[in-house]
Amino acid sequence: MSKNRKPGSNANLYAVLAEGFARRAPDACAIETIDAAGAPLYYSWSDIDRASARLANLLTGLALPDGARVAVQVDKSVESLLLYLACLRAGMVYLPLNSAYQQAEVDYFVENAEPSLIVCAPRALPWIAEIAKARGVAHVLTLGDDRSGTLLESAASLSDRFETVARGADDLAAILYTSGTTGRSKGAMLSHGNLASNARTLNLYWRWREGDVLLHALPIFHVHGLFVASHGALLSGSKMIWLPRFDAARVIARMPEATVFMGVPTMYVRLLDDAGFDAECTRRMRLFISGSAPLLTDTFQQFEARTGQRILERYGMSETVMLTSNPYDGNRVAGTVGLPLPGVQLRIVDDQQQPVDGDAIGAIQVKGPNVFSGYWRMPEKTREEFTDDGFFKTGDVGRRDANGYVSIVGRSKDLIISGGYNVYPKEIESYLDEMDGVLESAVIGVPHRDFGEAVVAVVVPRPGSRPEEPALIAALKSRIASFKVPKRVHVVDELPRNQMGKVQKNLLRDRFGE
Ligand code: MCA
Ligand code: AMP
Repeated sequence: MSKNRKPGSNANLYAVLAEGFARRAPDACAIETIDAAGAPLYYSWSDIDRASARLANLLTGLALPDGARVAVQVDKSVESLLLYLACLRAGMVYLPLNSAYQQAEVDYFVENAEPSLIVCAPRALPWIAEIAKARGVAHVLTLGDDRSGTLLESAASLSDRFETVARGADDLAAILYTSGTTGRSKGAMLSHGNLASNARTLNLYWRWREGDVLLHALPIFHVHGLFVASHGALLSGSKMIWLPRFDAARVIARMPEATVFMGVPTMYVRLLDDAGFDAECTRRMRLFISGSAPLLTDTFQQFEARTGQRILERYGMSETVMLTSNPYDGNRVAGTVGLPLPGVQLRIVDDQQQPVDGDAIGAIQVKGPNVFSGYWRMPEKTREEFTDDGFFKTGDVGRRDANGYVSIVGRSKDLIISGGYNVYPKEIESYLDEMDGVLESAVIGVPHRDFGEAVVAVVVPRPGSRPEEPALIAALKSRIASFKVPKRVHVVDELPRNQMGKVQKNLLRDRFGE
């Protein structure tokens, strides 16, 4: 039992969320979705409780070691959310993986996190089984987006009652892999307390209320869709309309029934590109939230002109969940990410780690009950990323105006955010540099109308070689998640470098930005 676990209290995040939705009638609709044939499917609050109990019984029956990690790489479905809830209930550590990751990418996470169980899509079983065998993972189960697979089959006959395992606020609930400025992803360790405190704060800040309906179109392997969106609805006992993926036409079709929507900026750009998106379809909506990447002022303004509503932009990270938000009632200022959330301390410091004067630009550091405890099995990296007085160095560069509103003006970390997904140039460069005919490469982000930033590679051939753009792109596509694959590859004679020998990516961005 961890030192922070008080007898009689249960800080398990599931218990916290269930306390919220237990206020609703057990038979009321909690989630509405459609099956593969397009027929509607309804899950009541009691279904959520019973189905997650069945899965928790299955997990517990596997007799996994204390603190076991459960790696999950599946397509979005209500059952995939239930599996997450079951992991919480059983006291296991949930490790979600982007469904676009390919074998080499997943192998790294499995090697690093050493899960005891992997749940994967049925189609991925052949290569996941290979990884599991090579890395000594005891169990592999499958879950399809049509309720197929061994996970549900194995749980079908188990009891639908389960006493949620007691957990303390500091106990680990999830590991989210992120960053990797050196090319290696780090697992951010989030506790039950980190997630519960953020969910409670956002519940009040965004005024979740009875009768809210969340239109959920985000993937659920990242903070935005899994924690910010799902926790918000569960804790407030709000119904979710659950879409398997974002599709502008489908979102518009369901919007008249919804009150809350969360999306990355690309989703707002795509909604605005659809002539069917208008004030009429948003008439019940009370809150549009944007995050994960910068929302352009132009998008904010077009959205307001079209719908009469001001998008609420907020800012967060995998390591911290949500940090700042524009106000619910006050002025939502385009181009800013708003004010630090209650309980979050945020400061902007200069190169000497001293707070900047006034609204000067500097590095953003944060502290609060939502901030993670460190990177999985990387104590040195963890030490480097925290200051002596316990602030986490976000790697984001920003300023704060006289009213306290924070703007993100850049990043000290070499990171591209494309359509809300993070791409680490170093990782793509290392794949390119290994390829035949490539001497060296530089990967940059350039402005892109749809994705905000697009990944572009600049490659120098080996003497006597002439690598071609289509072949390089095809080779990358066969190895890494396709959202990471450069949209363009330019072949040049040499890369511009400064006197220290460092590649001047700003010059490449100027040259290839179009
Ligand atoms: C898909 N493609 C992309 C992206 N998404 N390329 C670059 N960037 C992307 N984001 C490519 C695919 O690889 C494919 O390429 C082609 O586009 C079509 O794929 P499809 O799956 O049909 O794409 P889509 O459905 O149109 O996806 C666009 C999307 C999606 C809906 C915007 O990217 C998305 O759901 N983004 C949200 C990510 C997210 O939830 N981020 C939150 C992280 P090809 O045809 O060549 O194979 S949490 C976070 O950041 C923090 C903590 C926070 O603050 O929230
Ligand atoms: P990750 O934790 O890897 O999903 O990505 C977190 C990063 O996304 C942050 O460090 C920011 O750089 C970026 N980010 C999240 N929300 C915003 C936002 N509203 N505006 C600008 N950048 C954002």
